[in-house]
Amino acid sequence: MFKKLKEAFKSFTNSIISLFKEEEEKKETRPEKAEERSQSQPVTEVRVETVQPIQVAEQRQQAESTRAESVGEVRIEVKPVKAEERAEEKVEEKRGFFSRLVQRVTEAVTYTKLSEDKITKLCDNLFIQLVECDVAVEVSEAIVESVKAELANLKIPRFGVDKEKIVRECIRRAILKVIEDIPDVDFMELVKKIHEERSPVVILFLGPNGYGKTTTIAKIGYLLKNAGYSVVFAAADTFRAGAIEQLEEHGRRLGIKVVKHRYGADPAAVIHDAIAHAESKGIDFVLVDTAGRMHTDVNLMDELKKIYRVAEPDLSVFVADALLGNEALEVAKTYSKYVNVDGLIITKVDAYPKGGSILTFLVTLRKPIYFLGVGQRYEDLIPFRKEWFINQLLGEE
Ligand SMILES: Nc1nc2c(ncn2[C@@H]2O[C@H](COP(=O)(O)OP(=O)(O)OP(=O)(O)O)[C@@H](O)[C@H]2O)c(=O)[nH]1
Ligand SMILES: [Mg+2]
Repeated sequence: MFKKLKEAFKSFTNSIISLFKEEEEKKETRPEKAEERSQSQPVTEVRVETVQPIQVAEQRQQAESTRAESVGEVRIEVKPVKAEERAEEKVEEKRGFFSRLVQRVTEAVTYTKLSEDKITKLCDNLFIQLVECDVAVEVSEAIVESVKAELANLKIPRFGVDKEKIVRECIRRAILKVIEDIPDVDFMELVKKIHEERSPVVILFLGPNGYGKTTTIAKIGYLLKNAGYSVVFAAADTFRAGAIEQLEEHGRRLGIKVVKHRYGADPAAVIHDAIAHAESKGIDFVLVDTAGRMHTDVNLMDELKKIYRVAEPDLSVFVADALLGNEALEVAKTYSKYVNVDGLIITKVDAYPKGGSILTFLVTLRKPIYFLGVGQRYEDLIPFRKEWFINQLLGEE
């Protein structure tokens, strides 16, 4: 899953670690060079004497021809001196050696930081890779800016730490910051709570043709049945040929009743009947399958409004096709203008190595993702958690 997006973060992490190592190597070589130079080369000294007024008077007595008569005259004497000749300065030199040693030891235990321009260069690469993985431009920008800010504050101790872990933590913090206000919702916990208050719980599934609504309804029906709830399906897609039979086949396999009308019937009427059936039989959940519709089809979108009004769903779930990336995002945005969308289920993630549209949906729509669809079997539904997702992206299972 998310193979390409994982690779993008992996290569970014590796580049950051290499950069830290490079900076550390530079630090190690710098003091040695300075030391070598001081021991091998003769020192050229510049001595500067300032002649004070009192000295001027004494010198005038000693040598009348002296030219140092004026107050504040400066004498400059330049002579080469070998380091070993400076006997009285050897103690100083030793002191210098020790202070350099202390400085080097201190440096060894201090931290390494990256310069801003190097961070920017690497982050520019990350941006390109994110966009190539279907992460929308504005979402990539937000992530990259957050990563930059975290890296700018990152100091890594040179020894005794797992650098890769520290860098990964830094990237994790950066991504989490971008999505921190989007709640993680445990779907099963949520529906359990709703069910404690009222029954039947009505869940509406929305989305264009072929996004995976009917398959996802079957998967949720399977999950709810396994959790001990009773379920009925409402075949409210009375439009597409074969839609009712498709749902009936799932119902037969799962042991779930399907409430249906004929093709062309009013979908709102089907939903009304399904809810009435659930109420009369004490059934816990009504899962409503709706016809796929493009967001640009105003008539069908108006019909969806009516369906929503009649169903009064406890939860309204937009089923998004990961493969369609930014296109599905536009659709979801428009759907939200017609009806309330509580959360998302993103399908076909198993067939989608790029992985970026998941981030795009999350950051742009700011709605919880309940599940990821990862195959065509009933079990192929993974509960979504932000932390889990970021762990996956950073290669931590
Ligand atoms: N690989 C994979 N395929 C999926 C997944 N979910 C759905 N599909 C497939 O996607 C295709 C369309 O799924 P449907 O459930 O019929 O889609 P729909 O949204 O109900 O489509 P309409 O009824 O035409 O509106 C089917 O072939 C499904 O098997 C998934 O998570 N992974
Ligand atoms: Mg369908």
